[in-house]
Amino acid sequence: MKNYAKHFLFFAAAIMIATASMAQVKSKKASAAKKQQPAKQEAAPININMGTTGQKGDKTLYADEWTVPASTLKFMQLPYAYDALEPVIDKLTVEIHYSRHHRAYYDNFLKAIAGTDMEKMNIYDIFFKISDLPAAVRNNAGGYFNHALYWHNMSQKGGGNPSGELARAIDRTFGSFDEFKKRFDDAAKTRFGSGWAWLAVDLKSGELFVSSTANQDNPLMNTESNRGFPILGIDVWEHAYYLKYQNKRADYVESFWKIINWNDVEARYTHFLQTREKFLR
Ligand code: MN3
Repeated sequence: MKNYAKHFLFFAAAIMIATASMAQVKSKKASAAKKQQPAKQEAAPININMGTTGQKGDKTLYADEWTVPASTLKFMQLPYAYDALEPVIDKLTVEIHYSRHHRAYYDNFLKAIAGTDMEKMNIYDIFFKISDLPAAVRNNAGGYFNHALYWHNMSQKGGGNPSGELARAIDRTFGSFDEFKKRFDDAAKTRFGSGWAWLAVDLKSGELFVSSTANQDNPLMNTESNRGFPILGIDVWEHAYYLKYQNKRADYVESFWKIINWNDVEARYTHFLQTREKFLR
């Protein structure tokens, strides 16, 4: 009996030690997993390196501010309050479009390039070889970039006509502002399904052109026949206008002219012409 008791005690002690050490391993694993979790991404928008036009405090997103490694790009701040574009674009549409749609493109873009060579490339170089890259990169890099441009293209103080060098270039290329407006409207209204219409600057010649692209493509992508740097873009996905305009895309496109931030478009145009060599490949 004595021996049995000894064996029992030994056995019980062994089980207790084993259980204790397993628990220790488990808790070590848990704390290691905790440490490995990346710092939670700030929900609040972070300011991208935005320049200013120096005019009326309007912000412009310049071409060369995207030339940093793609993995270091930030989710840009909306340049105004959600209700700033009322009544042309309603508050709820801007809020959902910016904080859900645009945010998702940004998050999914970073996910799509994580752990690849694209982290070190700038977004232009990604666009310039987009035909070789995964669809998730094409859709989300485009969505992230295009919306940043779109927000800056609008202002509650917008509308009217462009001035200065841009106005002269529009007249030279299209004959008149009205003719340009007609072509841009047509491009936006006739784009089948979801996509964008653009006013862009040809990368090589520096001349303006109007085009439209499908999905989240843009004129910088090497899949486009009209290649250029976009200076004005209108989002014609239904999520951009459906709450207020429902199926009436034409009404949304017509109203867009009332809020175009020409200071931004012109600043981007002249700055791009000055730095164009950087974009020639
Ligand atoms: Mn959109």
